[in-house]
Amino acid sequence: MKKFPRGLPLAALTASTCLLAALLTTGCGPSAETPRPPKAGAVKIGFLVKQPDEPWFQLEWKFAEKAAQAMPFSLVKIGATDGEKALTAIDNLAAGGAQGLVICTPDTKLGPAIVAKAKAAKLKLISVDDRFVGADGQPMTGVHYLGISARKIGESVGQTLASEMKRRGWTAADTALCAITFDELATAKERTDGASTVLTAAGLPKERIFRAPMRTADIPGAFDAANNLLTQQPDVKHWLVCGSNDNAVLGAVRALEGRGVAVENAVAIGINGTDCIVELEKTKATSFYGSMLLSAKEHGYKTSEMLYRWIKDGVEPPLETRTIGTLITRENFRQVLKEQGVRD
Ligand code: FCA
Repeated sequence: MKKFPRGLPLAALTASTCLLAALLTTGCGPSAETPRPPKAGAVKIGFLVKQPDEPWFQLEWKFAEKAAQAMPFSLVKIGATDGEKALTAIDNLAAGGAQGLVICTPDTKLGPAIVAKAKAAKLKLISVDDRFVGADGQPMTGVHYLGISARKIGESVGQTLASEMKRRGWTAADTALCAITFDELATAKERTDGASTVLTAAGLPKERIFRAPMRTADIPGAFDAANNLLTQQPDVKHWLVCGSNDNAVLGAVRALEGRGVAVENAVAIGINGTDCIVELEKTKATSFYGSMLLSAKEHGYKTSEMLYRWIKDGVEPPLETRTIGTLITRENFRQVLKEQGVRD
């Protein structure tokens, strides 16, 4: 056990711990600036993410840091889990002299407010992953955006599930799909819709497609959603599982285990490929079969580089950039993650 000096007030202790942490790592608060000597005319960019605890977003930051070192520019990493935090962070960023922001917003409906703030502060803006939604409920196509080809990637999940079903000799009568949905977010809806459509086309009857909506987009939210569905459908023998990302699918896998569904009676496929590495590394296989690995490098490095060039050289990036996914399984994940620079 670490001993702290007696009599030191807690506030002082916390402050000094923060200072030490700030010196050693990236900082104590939700935002952290890569240390570098300030230079006149230097470029400063913020990179705000909605779920800083998710490995996906940590990897985006890691690749943004690489861009910051290569260009170079100074990078401010901001974790903002709700709208209020996000808007305050933009004010602080502008006050701190930044010229641009890459953002995966905690709420896509904040789009118009974020655009207004960025405009007022003359911040150039690129949205990543989750596209802003306007007051009319439509995607804000006038805001620069880099995101995944969500429907296509969802369709690949569906195709892989369909071929696994066939390979295992499961019939449509004893198989069903558990789709962990989060329809509030367009990119999430496109993913699960894509998978469901392909499975219907592959012969799984519509009434064997079960949607389990998540209340929160995390593992506990997915666990609860799947658990409710499994309680309602105790007679399904074989389960196919899809969801908007790895955490959605991992929550369902834990729920299947909790209800005693054998590993060989379920096949689950995630999306991200970055939040399921521990799962794939387990010595004993679970029903988490694989994941569509997305390119954290494109989403972290490329967005930052585009923003930097826009600020520095006036080169405006394309309004829309879409990225693809690659299937990883227990067989190939180590090699693919290495090739993509996710793992050493
Ligand atoms: C959304 C999801 C993330 C990731 C990203 C590309 O923001 O919440 O997990 O899949 O899209």
